Amino acid sequence: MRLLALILGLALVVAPAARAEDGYDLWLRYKPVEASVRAAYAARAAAIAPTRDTPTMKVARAELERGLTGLVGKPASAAAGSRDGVILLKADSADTALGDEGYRIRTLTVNGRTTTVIAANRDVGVLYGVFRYLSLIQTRQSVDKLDIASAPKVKLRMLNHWDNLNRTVERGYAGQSIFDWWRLPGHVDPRLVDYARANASIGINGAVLNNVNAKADSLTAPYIAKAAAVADTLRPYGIKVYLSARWSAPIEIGGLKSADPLDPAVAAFWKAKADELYKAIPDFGGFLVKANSEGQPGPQDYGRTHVDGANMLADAVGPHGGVVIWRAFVYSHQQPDDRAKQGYSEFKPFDGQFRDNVVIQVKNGAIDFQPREPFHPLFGAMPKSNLGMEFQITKEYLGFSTHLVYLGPLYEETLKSDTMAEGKGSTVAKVVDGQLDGRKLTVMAGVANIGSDRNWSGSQFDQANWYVFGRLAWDPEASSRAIAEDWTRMTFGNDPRLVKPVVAMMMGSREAAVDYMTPLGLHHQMGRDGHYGPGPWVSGGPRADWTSVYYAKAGPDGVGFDRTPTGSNATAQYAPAVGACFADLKCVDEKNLLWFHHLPWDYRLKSGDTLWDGMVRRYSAGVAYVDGMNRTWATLAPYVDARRHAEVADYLKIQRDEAQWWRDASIAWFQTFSKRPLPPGEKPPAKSLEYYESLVFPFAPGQGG
Ligand code: BDP
Repeated sequence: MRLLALILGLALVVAPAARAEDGYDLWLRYKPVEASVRAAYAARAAAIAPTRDTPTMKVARAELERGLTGLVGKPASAAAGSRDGVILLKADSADTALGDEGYRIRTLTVNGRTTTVIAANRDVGVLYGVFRYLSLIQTRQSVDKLDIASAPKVKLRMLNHWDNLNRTVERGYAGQSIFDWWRLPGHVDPRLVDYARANASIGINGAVLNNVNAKADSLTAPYIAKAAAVADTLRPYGIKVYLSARWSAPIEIGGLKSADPLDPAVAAFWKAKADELYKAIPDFGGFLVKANSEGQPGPQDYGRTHVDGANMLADAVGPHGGVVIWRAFVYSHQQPDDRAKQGYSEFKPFDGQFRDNVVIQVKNGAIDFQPREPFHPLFGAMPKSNLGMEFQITKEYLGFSTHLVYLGPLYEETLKSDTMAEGKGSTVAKVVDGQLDGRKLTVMAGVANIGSDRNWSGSQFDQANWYVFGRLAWDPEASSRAIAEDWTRMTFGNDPRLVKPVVAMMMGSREAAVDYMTPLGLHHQMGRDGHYGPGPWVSGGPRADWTSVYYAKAGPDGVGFDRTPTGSNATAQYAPAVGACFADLKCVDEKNLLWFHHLPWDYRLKSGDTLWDGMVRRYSAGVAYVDGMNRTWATLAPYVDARRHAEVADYLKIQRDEAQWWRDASIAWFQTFSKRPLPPGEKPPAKSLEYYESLVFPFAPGQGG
């Protein structure tokens, strides 16, 4: 008996160490630091002073203890001042510079003892400070003489989950939804606590739990109770819950005949619904709405406007402190104009008419989360409205979860773009964080890439996209390279032989994907519906602007979408200087060339190549980059645990094959128009165009509904 107990006991001790790393711990791995630096860190973190007992302070303290225990050894629970190396958590600092969520970390002498004070005005700031403090150790920075202050520049930093009530995830490539609606509220998966920890560690403070293509069911009493259970779990971590609202809910679950926003019965329905929601979830964040877009119902069905709709909902949640986030991703079925122009055309005229608690949420570009898009012309164009950013973290158009594509440079490129709306330096970042027009209610949203996979995001490297999104939402002017480095250190380790090449790989990976998928400003060339793989030949079907041929406009005369004044004139939606540059071949950056211009195959690029030759070379350069990532990663085996190394290596091979497929299929297709030979040294496509066109993927992930 005793022997058995001993064996079992031993197994318990041994088992955790034996568990292979699978990515579940994300960037919060808290592995022991090297013996050579352990004592120095441990000396600063010998004990944690007692804390106030709010739920958030409890989790802050627990996280600190957990992190330190893993990194440098368990701290003692000392009374404040009883020993050297105390960490003091303080949530009542009356420090106006920090706002509601900021923190300050300082090394001070308190009662003659060296003390690290993590201070904030509110307990959630302390939690953020704790994560920052732990990250300093995780990235091997000194914690000896700290004086750090940080406060978020954007108010609502949120994930938009496109999760359905049946646990499928629209455009999700990481398994099922982490929200198990069926078992909620009776059972709350403890995984949601780890989800909350990860979000809090990067400052995310809101989550929309259900798909923008919403079902009215999520607003019924049973589902409100389920959402309330999720909200209770996330609350200590400073995360508020929001729901996507289906416009026609008054008809579907309210027994009304109409969803007309000016009908008093409809307004009463939403008011009562808001009251019901706030009763169950007192800090409910508000509604996210996709209306009159891609067939979703909306106020225009009743001859009303976005303003009528958004303001009516805003009045329902306003008394409770809630917000309405109204999406600008709209394009109507009837509208024959360039799809890129429709968001601006529909919203710009309403500037200044939305309620103070309405935010217009605008995708980064005017089409749809493409590998590269110029910034959306609405940024800078609505100074009298709250304008939020919507990025896509899940890689719908960027190779799903098997392509290594770090999205930091994509986000940074958009945020750094100069709208020139109020002179030079009017960057998108300054619109989004409210600086430009002194706006307070600011939003940065990311369409989540999180699912039930052990590694959360479908791949190890896609975790970096969740991470960088959160960090940039906190500070839209931060550097995506610095963030990649932090992530790499925390996720894989601090050995420079690992960090340098991994960061380099990541930083070039998005440009490589642009090259092998849609070089030189091409866009929307992927397969129909599932958006998997190349489909430049996609044509026909219900609407032209769901086809590839609409966007590339390839013909014997050339390729590209003319959005200059001779074409759709979308360039006129930008500030004059910006629009004029986009429309001018001498000024436009070649990365956006075919986004704005239709050009002959023999057009001369800056390199001296013809457009055709240059295009082919770009496709090949993308493939070559992926080859390089495969080679680099193979050399990193000594520095990465076996299981994660193998998983990444497998995915890189998939990416290699698919990059080649993209190149070959695209070249085969466009060559039927260019009718020109490949430039010297370029290999012809491996298979015939007919072969590529014949491929179909009815089971590609992310399409469940
Ligand atoms: C598109 C997606 C579609 C979404 C839509 C949206 O393909 O699944 O519903 O965006 O943002 O990119 O509403």
